[in-house]
Amino acid sequence: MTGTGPAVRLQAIEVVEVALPLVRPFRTSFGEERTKDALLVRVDAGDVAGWGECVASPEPRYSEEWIDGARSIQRDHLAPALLAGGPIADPGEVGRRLSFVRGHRMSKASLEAAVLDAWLRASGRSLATHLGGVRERIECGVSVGIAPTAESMLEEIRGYLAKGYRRIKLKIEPGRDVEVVRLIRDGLGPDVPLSVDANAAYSLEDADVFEALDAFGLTMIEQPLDHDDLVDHAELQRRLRTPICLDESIRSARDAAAAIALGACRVINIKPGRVGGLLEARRIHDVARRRGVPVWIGGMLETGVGRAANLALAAMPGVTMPGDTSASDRYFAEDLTEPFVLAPDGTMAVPPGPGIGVEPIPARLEACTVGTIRIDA
Ligand code: NPQ
Ligand code: MG
Repeated sequence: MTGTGPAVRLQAIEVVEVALPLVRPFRTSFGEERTKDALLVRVDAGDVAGWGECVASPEPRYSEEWIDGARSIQRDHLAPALLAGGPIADPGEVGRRLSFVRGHRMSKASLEAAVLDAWLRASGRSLATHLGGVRERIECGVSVGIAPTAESMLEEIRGYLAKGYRRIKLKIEPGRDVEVVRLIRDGLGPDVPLSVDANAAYSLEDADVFEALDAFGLTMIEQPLDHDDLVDHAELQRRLRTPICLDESIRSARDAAAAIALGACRVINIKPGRVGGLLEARRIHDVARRRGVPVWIGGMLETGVGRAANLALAAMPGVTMPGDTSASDRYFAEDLTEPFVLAPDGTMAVPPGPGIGVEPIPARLEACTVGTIRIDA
């Protein structure tokens, strides 16, 4: 929000595809992942470089974006347009240069993140400071994938609670919802902050499922209904005491304002990739804050590059709930960057260094890279 820096003169953009094994499979209502595949964007600005992470996944299940499409649009449309426009004096310029392409928010977000990182490094300022961050440590929650039995989920959750995580989020799907949550709530007791995330797997005809979940003292129910349906979410919210949190449905600050006006949610999960960038993420934060709606920062199993940017967002004043900003070891035996570590009190440090404050460790990056493309100015 504050300060300026020297213009970024982009010489080249590299898109590096990486694959990292996950410590355990991650299953949601839309599918299962065993490795984390991602595109990392590196912008080369001569004296400085910057890194951003694209959270598109191998298949277009969580959103309509996917890795092969992201690589293609970055190479053929977005990177050339970004490189063609001359020096970038203000990172807001990235979104303007790329606005001629409709959608493709995850691809755009990673380019903007990389330019922001380079631009902030050039003036020695941190992303958290630039975004108006007000805290040095953030409270962390953890997202728990669907497992074959509630008992195995409980065992996994007890491990996370022992490490200090401050909120547990359970993935649910039709057929693995009310009874699983009942067993887990009974096992944990009433005081553990617990939420569920359906990843859009239900319709309003399943309202009885959510009315049953309403009895378990959940902190929120995340994205119960379709990704593009605000009206039905508003109808469901009227029937529930538990706050609805929207994830997939919120792609912009405009969506956030509409959802709040309709009463479609009482909480918002902010992910920079889903909304087209860190700057749009901040605008959603601002819209929600003005209307008194709490927000938290989500996660897409990011490597350290994307995780660092998420932590910077979580330092903003309106982020008042623990997010899915878990430690590196929740997902990876070895991260691409120095690992992000949870303190016993369930908090994690916001990187204080210039830009996102971390970068890939060269040998680690090389070991995880499956392909690189380069687009020159
Ligand atoms: C969510 N994340 O809040 C997402 C869903 C999600 C931490 O629960 C690859 C790409 C794997 C995207 C796994 C968490 C993913 C992914 C989960 C998105 O809905
Ligand atoms: Mg979600």
